[in-house]
Amino acid sequence: METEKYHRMKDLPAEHLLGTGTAMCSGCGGLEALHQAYDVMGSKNIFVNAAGCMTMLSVYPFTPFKGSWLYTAMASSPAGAQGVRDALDILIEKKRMPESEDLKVVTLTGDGSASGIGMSATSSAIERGLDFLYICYDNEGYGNTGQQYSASTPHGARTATSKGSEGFVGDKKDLFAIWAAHGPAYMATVIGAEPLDLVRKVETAGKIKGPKLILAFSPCPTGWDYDPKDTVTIGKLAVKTGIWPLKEYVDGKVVHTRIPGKQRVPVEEYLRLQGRFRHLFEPERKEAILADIQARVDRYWEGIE
Ligand SMILES: Cc1ncc(C[n+]2csc(CCOP(=O)(O)OP(=O)(O)O)c2C)c(N)n1
Ligand code: SF4
Ligand SMILES: [Mg+2]
Repeated sequence: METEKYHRMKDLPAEHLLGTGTAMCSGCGGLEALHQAYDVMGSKNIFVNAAGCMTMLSVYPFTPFKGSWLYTAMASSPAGAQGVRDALDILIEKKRMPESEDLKVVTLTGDGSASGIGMSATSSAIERGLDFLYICYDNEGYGNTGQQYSASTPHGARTATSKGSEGFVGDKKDLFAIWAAHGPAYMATVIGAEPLDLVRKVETAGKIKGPKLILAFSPCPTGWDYDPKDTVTIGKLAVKTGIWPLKEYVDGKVVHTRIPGKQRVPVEEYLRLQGRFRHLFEPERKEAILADIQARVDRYWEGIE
């Protein structure tokens, strides 16, 4: 019966596929963003997916993607994307495939791959000018293996490997800035809770050749310890507090697509909804850490607002 179900899924239009029959957590913010992006991208693409939560979308030999899907080790999805792009180019050049059937190559990884173990392969792919779209869903930890700290974990968050009274002590790596230093063709930050902004950016990326990044902030009920019904609320608060700036990088310039300005909400309102920050409020308030987190956000917006 399961097999029949997946065979039937293959006949559905792309917009009905993602999120069906998979082993993802309900309320997954990464899946929310991917679903929206996929609706825009359609099915003429090949996904090269590094190990992480989104690999759970596939139940071998089926996937909910209408097009092709390839699974790689955490470190190597940009290298896999290069191989796929080269193979497509060779097929077209040798006239074994008409150009009209060309596919877009999409790398899909979590922050653990994008900001850590896969960074070397990413840097080389951008340097070579590889024509690919890199979608990173950032749930700020190694979600698939129980939310251990990653290079993208924010200051103060509790993770499975940052259990002390102060949570994780350190800085979230600025993946956007690291990509910008490479001079890519296009980049944007997005979030599923702001779908119109997301859709416009994915559409824009679809028209540009070269290395492109869509960096999706991905509230994660399981790893961040909150009720799945709050994913959109937390996503909207991430933008309103300024924790997650929505921006794009076009022709070497960074432009913010939402500026919270005077309406910027205190970060506490975002933090207090998540169990991973509970130790900052209970048993007593950790004023210094809360002030530090707020100060980091304020510093970011200085000169922009
Ligand atoms: C070299 C290597 N180390 C560890 C693992 C085990 N592993 C599989 S998924 C994963 C977490 C990946 O984190 P991230 O890229 O952020 O994706 P997420 O799980 O959060 O979706 C880990 C550590 C692995 N597959 N390969
Ligand atoms: S652990 Fe988080 S990112 Fe992974 S599937 Fe669950 S909600 Fe999504
Ligand atoms: Mg992750």
